[in-house]
Amino acid sequence: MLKIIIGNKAYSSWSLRGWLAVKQSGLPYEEVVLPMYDDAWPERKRQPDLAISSGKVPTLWNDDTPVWDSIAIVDYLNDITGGTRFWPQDLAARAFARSIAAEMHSGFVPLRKACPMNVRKVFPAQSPSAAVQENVDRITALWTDARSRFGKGGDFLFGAFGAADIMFAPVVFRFTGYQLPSSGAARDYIDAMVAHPWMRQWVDEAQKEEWVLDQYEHGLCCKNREA
Ligand SMILES: N[C@@H](CCC(=O)N[C@@H](CS)C(=O)NCC(=O)O)C(=O)O
Repeated sequence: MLKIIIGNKAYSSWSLRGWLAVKQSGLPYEEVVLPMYDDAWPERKRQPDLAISSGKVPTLWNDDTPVWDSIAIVDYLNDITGGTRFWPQDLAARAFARSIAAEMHSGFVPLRKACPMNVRKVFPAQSPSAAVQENVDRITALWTDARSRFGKGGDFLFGAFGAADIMFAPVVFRFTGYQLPSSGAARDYIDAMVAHPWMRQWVDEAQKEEWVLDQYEHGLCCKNREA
């Protein structure tokens, strides 16, 4: 039986990826949501179910097998479900999907730092810094390219919802939460993502959380801030 350990749905962008991956697996799962950074957090991170990942969420357990880091969770669930649910089957599409997922996983630091995910809020639109705008331009170009080359079979990056969408899901919430500029195919993709039932479920459940973390509540995405 799978057990996915995640942080606050309001704020934990990496957790959203792990949770969507579990949903995409179609397997039964138990979910444990932990309030990050409260007084008990340092001790909780040292417990055996989280110590393996040095206290990071998401962490997945499949009975006695631990898997951590969102992209490893995607690939593990892909492996145990027969390799058909996460990545496109066509090799060129698959290479593109893996490339943009990896680029997302290791990149876009200015955007991630300037615009922490908060799915409960829409902040006033502001002019992004040059570094954030560069990330926005690159991301929207990747989405547009994936949609036009490989997305014909559906509304998501490679048609059907899959691993690349999972990896970009928190970025989609940054576009909506910070009203970042987008148009055309990128805008349509954002609309499809926020309408996806699992994305809506995540937001609904985030709205019911009572935990508030000040550092996610102020909308930093402004040209006057360091990105
Ligand atoms: N690269 C990891 C990042 C995991 C990560 O940094 N998670 C954050 C929450 S979004 C965390 O666990 N923070 C708690 C801490 O570091 O104490 C992944 O993809 O899962």
